Amino acid sequence: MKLGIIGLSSSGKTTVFEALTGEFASPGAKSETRIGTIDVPDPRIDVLSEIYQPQKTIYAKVEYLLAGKGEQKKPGSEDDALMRAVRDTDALIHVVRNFSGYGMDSPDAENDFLLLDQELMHMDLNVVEKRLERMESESKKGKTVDHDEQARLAQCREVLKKETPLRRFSELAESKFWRGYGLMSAKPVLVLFNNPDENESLPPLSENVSKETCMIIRGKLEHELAQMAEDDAAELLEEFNIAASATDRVIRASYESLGLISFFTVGEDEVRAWTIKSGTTAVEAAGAIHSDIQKGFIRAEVISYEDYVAAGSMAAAKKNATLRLEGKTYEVQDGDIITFRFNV
Ligand SMILES: Nc1nc2c(ncn2[C@@H]2O[C@H](COP(=O)(O)OP(=O)(O)OP(=O)(O)O)[C@@H](O)[C@H]2O)c(=O)[nH]1
Ligand SMILES: [Mg+2]
Repeated sequence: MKLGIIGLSSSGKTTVFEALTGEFASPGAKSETRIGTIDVPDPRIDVLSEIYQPQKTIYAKVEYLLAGKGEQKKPGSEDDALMRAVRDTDALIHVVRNFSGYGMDSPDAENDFLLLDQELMHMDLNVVEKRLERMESESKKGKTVDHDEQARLAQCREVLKKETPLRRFSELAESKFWRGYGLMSAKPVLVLFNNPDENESLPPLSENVSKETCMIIRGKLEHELAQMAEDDAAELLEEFNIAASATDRVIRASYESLGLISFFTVGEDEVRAWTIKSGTTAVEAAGAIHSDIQKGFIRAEVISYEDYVAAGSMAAAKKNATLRLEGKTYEVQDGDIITFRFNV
């Protein structure tokens, strides 16, 4: 699962990327596309791990991608480079400047967000219109074209011409046709307002923007925290009156913005979170672990994390019947602890 970090220049993309991933580039290093893979913090995994004392504990993971300098989007510029860099990400983190700095205009977060968001829509409109033209000319030459795809593209064109991002129409945005198109405004987006250290509120936003998933990060502060030894960090957290670093919250939110949920497998060898799309059935979830388990699926023994913790053990859960048997079509819920029974 890959998230692409975008934002206008000097909005704090590099700062946020480094705060989230804990990967710091030396100053003056070449600006190349960077990818950081990190664990999604999950207190439930911590508790399960405490109980089972497994040899390995494995968290869900997300990847953050920061496009290199030459591949970032400047308003009004050609858009190919950013498209190439970010096209195969599953979602976007849009960093918006909400701090002032030397030589910078005072922040206008709403405007900055809309400026780049509209650029994304223009890029998409370009892609969609080019594709429609190609289909028309092919159709004139007597070649068969996919009329469903053509109709969908025309729908996209209508939406984009009204300057509405495709992500507002989930059915359209998630159509199978767009695989490989890299439609930017169809990707789920998490809007991250990059605040100064002393400010904990969202900037004033119109309804147009506040309907997005919006969060605050104090980028510079989090960046400092991420570089500190734990003791020093604790002191700073206290000074700024924060319970815990915001990066955990942002990482979780970016996971959830993708419509992702976790189910868990537990045992003495391994306690592990597995990532699936919300709505996944038990037999598909089995496939997330191994195709053999999917093929030989018999049934799933399922208990919710809460029920398990309340029961205290699997044996007690069996007795009080919170441990259930589920078939192939059961829709896996976030936090389910599952043991798959299967034939090989
Ligand atoms: N005061 C303040 N300054 C910040 C914050 N986040 C970033 N900055 C500063 O703003 C400048 C730009 O931050 P970067 O992280 O380099 O921004 P960027 O989006 O990667 O910039 P480009 O790659 O040049 O487009 C740097 O001098 C940062 O130290 C913040 O939350 N508060
Ligand atoms: Mg940068």
